[in-house]
Amino acid sequence: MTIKPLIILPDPLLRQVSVPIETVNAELLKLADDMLETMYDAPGIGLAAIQIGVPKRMLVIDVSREDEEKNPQVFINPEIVKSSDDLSLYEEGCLSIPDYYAEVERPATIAVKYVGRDGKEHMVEADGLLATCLQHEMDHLNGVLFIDHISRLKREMVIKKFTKLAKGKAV
Ligand code: GNR
Ligand code: NI
Repeated sequence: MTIKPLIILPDPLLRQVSVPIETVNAELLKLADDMLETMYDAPGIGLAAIQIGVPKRMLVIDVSREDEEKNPQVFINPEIVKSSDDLSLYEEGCLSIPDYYAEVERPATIAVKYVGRDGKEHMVEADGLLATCLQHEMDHLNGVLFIDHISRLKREMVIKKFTKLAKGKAV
């Protein structure tokens, strides 16, 4: 397994729409393992393949608490098939936007259809942190970032700050 460098805002790769995965083979599972290792190292609770520069529709998640056993989960070609009308508010962060946090409102409960690392189709109903994290990661597959769900003023300030940082300027 390998820890890969993270793609950081304003890298245009983060705006790319990732492509569906045709086959679950050894190469793809190696990518999943690299994603998990990169996520645990960061540390984070989720990671989309595009965050290490690979525009494929795969994400990994582990929302287990520190006092629990690790629970690495791999979602290939995930699709939301049902969302609740009731929303939940959560303070989100993103490994591609380091040290910036903001509250985002999303459906509280979702049903997600996906292909697992076994190559078979699965369905999961998620709520709480898993629902929030799944929606955050699935946004990445469509080139959407959590800052797209906050006010335009805040978003533009964040993008400006990270653009300056990328140019090596102090902020
Ligand atoms: O590590 C992460 N924490 C987090 C917290 C609240 C809502 C979403 C997340 S996902 C984030 C890792 C990440 O950037 N995934 O794309
Ligand atoms: Ni993210």
